Amino acid sequence: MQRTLSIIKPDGVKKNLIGEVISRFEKNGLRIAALKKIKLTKEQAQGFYIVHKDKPFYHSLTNFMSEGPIVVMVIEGEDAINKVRKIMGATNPSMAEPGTIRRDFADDVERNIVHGSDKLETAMTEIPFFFSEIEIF
Ligand code: DAT
Ligand code: MG
Repeated sequence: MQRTLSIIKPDGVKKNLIGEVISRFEKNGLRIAALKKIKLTKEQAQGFYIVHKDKPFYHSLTNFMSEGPIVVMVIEGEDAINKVRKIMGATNPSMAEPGTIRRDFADDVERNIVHGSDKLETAMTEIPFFFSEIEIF
């Protein structure tokens, strides 16, 4: 059993895709262990994406991530990290497999609807960024 952090980004929330994204996770045998709707400040978005601080897209990405509410979730299940990444599809929606969330709904490489932790160490820092242990079931 594994836990991962997923985010429905501001574009996903605006496009009314909260139910669609959750449904795709649940239909693939994953469980929602924690969930909340919040809005990040620019500083909080910068903190979450600190690993990308030297990338040319950091400023634009963190503006986007703080432009509107997001839904943050802890997803639980067998091989949850890889499963969520597979259901999301490649970062760039034009490279994502048909039937993935990003291929089906994303506008471009930045506004790509969902986030999912990329590996175990990342999940273990991203989950406590948003949730305390007593909020996860
Ligand atoms: P992922 O979200 O698939 O883990 P990542 O960690 O490499 O991708 O990048 C984090 C986010 O940054 C990504 O979801 C969208 C944005 N991003 C990545 N590469 C980008 C690029 N070349 N131009 C603009 N935004 C980019
Ligand atoms: Mg990533």
